[in-house]
Amino acid sequence: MTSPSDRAIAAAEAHSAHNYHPLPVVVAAAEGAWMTDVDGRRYLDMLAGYSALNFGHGNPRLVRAAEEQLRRLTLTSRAFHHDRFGDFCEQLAALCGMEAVLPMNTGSEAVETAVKTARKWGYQVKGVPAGEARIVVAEGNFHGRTTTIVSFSTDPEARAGFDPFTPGFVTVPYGDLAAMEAAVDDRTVAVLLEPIQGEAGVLVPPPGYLAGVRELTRRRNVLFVADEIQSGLGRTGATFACEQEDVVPDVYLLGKALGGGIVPVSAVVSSREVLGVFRPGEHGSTFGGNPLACAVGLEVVALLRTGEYQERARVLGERMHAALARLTSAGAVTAVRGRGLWAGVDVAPAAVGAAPGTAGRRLCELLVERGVLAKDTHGDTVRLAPPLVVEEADLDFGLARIAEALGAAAPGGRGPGDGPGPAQQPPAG
Ligand code: IF1
Repeated sequence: MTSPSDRAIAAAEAHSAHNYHPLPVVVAAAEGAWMTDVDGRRYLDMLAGYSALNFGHGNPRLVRAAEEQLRRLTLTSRAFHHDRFGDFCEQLAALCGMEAVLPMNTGSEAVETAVKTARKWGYQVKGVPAGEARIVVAEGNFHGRTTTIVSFSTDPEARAGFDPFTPGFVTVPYGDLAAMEAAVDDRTVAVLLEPIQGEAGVLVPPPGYLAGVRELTRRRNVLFVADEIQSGLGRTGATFACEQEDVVPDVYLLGKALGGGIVPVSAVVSSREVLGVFRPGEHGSTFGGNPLACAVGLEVVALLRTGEYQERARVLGERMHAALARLTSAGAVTAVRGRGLWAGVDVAPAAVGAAPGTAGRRLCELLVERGVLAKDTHGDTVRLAPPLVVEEADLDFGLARIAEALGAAAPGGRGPGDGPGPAQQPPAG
């Protein structure tokens, strides 16, 4: 007799493309920072849908906003106006300190829209000769998986077999301002950067880098496009990661948590001058800015307006990073990076009995047995990004399980953060 989870995994194996290698967990329900599998086992979620679930699973305010809209109006296409669209664009633009919004659905669509926007702005406003626009990107970037976006990826795995690629992109080392200065020329229309590189392992750039890019792009009349799809909307302890250096880009790219973990919602947010380059019929999307997306997006903006989630990410993030630093001193972890409730943890392969380059996955497998779900990024690195609603005691539970799985308890302590003892089962729901 096969279990419900075995049956679910077998069906997925038999009937879907194998473009992922999921951990052997079949989630059936979730609330807050906790997920429950088909067999009733509970797991602390320390991935949060790659930061799409900043406000937790089943956030009551977001579910209520979605339910009310579901019953009233879900889709009109942009052939007609609808009564949530203007409010959503106005409120989101205000949150960003910008003037205008172009709503899409996925993060990749927002990035693709930004590429088209920057090129058109370059030709129409900056005066770059037709067809010569260049966009500067960083090594180690992750901006999505479309053919144009992987054209400027530096990850061979993301590119192999998908050529021919889209031209017009220049790559520079992340964090290297001199290289960026040298790369920008009269054809450059934009610099596209993650303020903190997520997939690369939660890489925080050197102090002054973002401010330097801001000064350079302003001086050279180049659009600074900040991809805040993963770093934004509270994750780093601020509304936007760019705030870490008091930088305001020309364009924000938003996604993931903008849809509250309920519907795909993304957006390009900028000035009227920049988004004014589009005329009717030049760009669009069937679902972009649909009523359900706008209803959820409006509630997300309302949640962020109080600063409560940003404060939680800041305070609990300090607790998380302090606990992870203790693991570093214990030798089980070789490096920790990040900001707020977001960390990239480089695992010592010996600490998990793994071959070099596989310690991230191995730690995640050990954590499944301990009631914690996380995801490796590359090789020996695990990304930690719990929902910002995580309770302190639950965060301590997750950090203690990580310490246990790494076979390292903090010297003299019960585990990082002096959280609950080595209970194998999570606290009662
Ligand atoms: C997968 C990675 C994270 C993003 C940034 C744009 C996008 C993403 C900074 C595109 C999406 C997702 C994609 C998802 C896993 C996840 C991911 F591992 F792929 F790289 F978070 F780091 N800009 N990131 O992080 O947004 O089109 O996906 O909505 O492809 O497996 P999307």
